[in-house]
Amino acid sequence: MIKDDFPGKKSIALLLDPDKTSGKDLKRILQIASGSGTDYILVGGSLTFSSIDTLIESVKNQCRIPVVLFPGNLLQLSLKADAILLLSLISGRNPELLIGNHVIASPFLRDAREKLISVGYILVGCGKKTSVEYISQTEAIPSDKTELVVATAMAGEMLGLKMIYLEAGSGAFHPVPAGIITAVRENVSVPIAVGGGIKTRGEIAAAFKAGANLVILGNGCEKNPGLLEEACAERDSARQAI
Ligand code: 1GP
Repeated sequence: MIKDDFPGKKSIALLLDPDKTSGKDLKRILQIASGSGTDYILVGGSLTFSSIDTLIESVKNQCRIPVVLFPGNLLQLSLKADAILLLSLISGRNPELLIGNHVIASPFLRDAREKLISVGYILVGCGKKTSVEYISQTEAIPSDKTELVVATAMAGEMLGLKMIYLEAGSGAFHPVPAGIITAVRENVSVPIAVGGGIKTRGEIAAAFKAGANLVILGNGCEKNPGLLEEACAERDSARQAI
């Protein structure tokens, strides 16, 4: 059960958006992911036109990397994934994303309880308004308000959430600053995932060094699939450094 050790050690996840990945492109990126030792495939997006189920099935047919559902909304719920991130958008004050959707989803998810990983999802404003802010109708925490991010993460951990996800938003101008990751790492003990706007090997190294357990890559790998190999090399160095 991947939930038991997700993400137990420094790990890399490739985020696939069903609208952007299919056919030959999917085959190619999955070959690179398998070859480089990518730990997880995340599937999801703020708004998707294509089927999540179809993408999960294609990924599972083509590789053995565990698939983790990263649902952007209730329409993206699927029981086909190996694990499901049960996200609470704790940086926002939209009640539907704090509890409302969870109530609606709970009968559907009841039989998948062993796959659920409860996550405190925190949006950090990194340069421009992102789709996730618009769709969620919430405001990101400004990136110069480290203390607000830390207090939010602490509250999430105290509420029993099992992971904190620091999100700059897909295609963010810059990733979540290393100083924020470090400050959160010093104040919570649950694993920290970091994603959004990560495009270079240096940014991946900086996120691991600052205390990220899981680094999530999306657009950066679509544009430059070689980034995945560099990311896994950085992950290996980060594991050795521990
Ligand atoms: C996952 O939203 C991110 O947390 C993915 O962002 O597409 O910018 O890598 P990118």
